[in-house]
Amino acid sequence: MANLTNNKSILDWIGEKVELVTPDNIVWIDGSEEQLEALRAEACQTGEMIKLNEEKLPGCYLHRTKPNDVARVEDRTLICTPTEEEAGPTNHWKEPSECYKMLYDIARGTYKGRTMYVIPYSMGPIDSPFAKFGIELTDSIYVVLNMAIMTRVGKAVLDKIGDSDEWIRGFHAKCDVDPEKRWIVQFPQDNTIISVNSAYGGNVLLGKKCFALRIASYLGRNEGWMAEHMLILGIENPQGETKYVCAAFPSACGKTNLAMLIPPEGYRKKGYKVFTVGDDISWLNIGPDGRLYAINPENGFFGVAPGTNEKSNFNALESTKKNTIFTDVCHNLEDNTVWWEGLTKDRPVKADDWKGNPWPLDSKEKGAHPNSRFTAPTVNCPCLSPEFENPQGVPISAIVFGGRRAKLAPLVYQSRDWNHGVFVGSAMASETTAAAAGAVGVVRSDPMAMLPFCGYNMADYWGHWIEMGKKLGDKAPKIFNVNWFRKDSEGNFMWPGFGDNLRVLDWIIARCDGKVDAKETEIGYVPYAEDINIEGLEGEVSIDSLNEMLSVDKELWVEDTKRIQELYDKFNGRVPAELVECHETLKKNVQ
Ligand code: GTP
Ligand code: SPV
Ligand code: MN
Repeated sequence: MANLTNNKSILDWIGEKVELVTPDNIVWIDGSEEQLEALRAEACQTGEMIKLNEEKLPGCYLHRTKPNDVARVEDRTLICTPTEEEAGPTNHWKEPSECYKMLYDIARGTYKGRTMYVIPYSMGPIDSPFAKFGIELTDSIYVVLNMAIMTRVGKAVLDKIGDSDEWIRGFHAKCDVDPEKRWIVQFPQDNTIISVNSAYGGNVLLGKKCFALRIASYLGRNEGWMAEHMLILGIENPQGETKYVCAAFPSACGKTNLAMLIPPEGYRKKGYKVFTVGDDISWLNIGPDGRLYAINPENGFFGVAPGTNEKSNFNALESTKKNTIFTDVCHNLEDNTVWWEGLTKDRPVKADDWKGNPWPLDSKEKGAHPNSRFTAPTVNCPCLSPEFENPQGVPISAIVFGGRRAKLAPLVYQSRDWNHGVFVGSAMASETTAAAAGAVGVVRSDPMAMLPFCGYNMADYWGHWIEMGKKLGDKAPKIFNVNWFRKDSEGNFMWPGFGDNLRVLDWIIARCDGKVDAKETEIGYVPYAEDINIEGLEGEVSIDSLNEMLSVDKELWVEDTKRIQELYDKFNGRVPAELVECHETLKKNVQ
């Protein structure tokens, strides 16, 4: 097939990789529907994908990964900066030249009998001044089809790149999907990503976590912007004014759900509306008016399937009704559709589980993997923001941090100022989830929900946040922390969550507008219970339990300051003084 560009840096790089992996064919992804349709047909023929019921789920497919390959692998994710210090104590590191050698030895010859797909893609609307471009090489049709949903792919991207060598090199090889030889590697100084022996999600859709967070966070520090693991949503009030909020929660902690929330009935009746700009990643730049603006660099949603239903997230479910790829969900054989835990009360009687085995009615196993996902085009989302394609992005009023904390963190609180907000982000912790391989439910530090995604030394990343705050001055968004996951003594969630989270966002916006008072506590500003609107929640949330959710248990906080200290100690004095000072204040306050 003819080259789609004359760009020498691209052709040379592809040439090197062709020599290394020796594919039978090379196919350039031009972005045309005909080409993608042919690839879908091919993937169905080889069994890589299953075509689902065309009436009920038009254009939808099911894909199963190997059971050893169902989530990101954080201990096999490397940041290969020239020195270990640059990667910092929270990243895994290997010396770059040794690492290239290791990866090339693993990948050598593995495209034999396979096709090399060349995917030119854009992160961000192609004509946005903030868009960045990449090329991913892969031997997986599944990767091509996912990238075609998650990003803007095709010839137009190559035209944009032109003769430039400013593009991100992404090289993926499935190899034997051997977990012992699986590596997801970022070389920030070389604008390069290499992924071997996986075929799952964030490990292989290189535009997503590898580029849009790890490489982009590094670029952002050098260029004066930020790449964050944040959703972006707009809230329109009854007067027709829209305010935008970014929120960073760790993986599988509620970003997609919050981004697409449906206002509770009382709010809907008053005329409140919520719009989704993004559900996972924000690129934040300072605009000409000095405010912080966010674009969503992605073009699709790679969302957690389990728990998604008409009631919990109607908009996400709607988004998956056409042109969607489902990964590791249960196959409903009654009507050739899909199912996952929480979709409906009853499971399908006749079904294959996520591994493709018959799923007997008395099975104790799950039908869908807990980290099973849908890859859905953003255009499918009923509440997609009209600003989604705005090349300048949307102005951000508030930044919200949050995680799963059964006890400690109150439902919501506000930081005292920007630097204290950066401290609150740096001190985040959350119970681990199925989004990454390893134990689930263990509290671990996850600063800014970026622990697995920061492409350089996390202490320097905090320093960059402090610098951004200086540039933004009094135009900086206000910073908050939320916790939808507080549990009572019986282990039940105390807050109903989902759509009702708008009640908390309502308070946050009111704080940004200076329209509501708050109580100054040891940890920051906490709402007066009566300022959280619980109208319509009768029987679910009382003022008493709200007060409990908003309480600060000093003993628990003393424990938490020890965890923060342990985290900070890892950085050998590199943590910005502003954050150390906030931590000292917290220690004194909760003593
Ligand atoms: P990634 O795509 O991995 O980054 O995850 P995410 O942050 O987008 O998480 P998502 O919205 O997919 O939610 C993950 C899980 O959290 C789902 O099982 C939801 O049911 C659950 N969840 C989301 N929001 C809430 C909430 O407000 N309350 C409770 N109790 N659970 C929630
Ligand atoms: C996450 O784990 O935060 C995800 C899914 O959004 S993945 O693309 O696999 O990283
Ligand atoms: Mn995510």
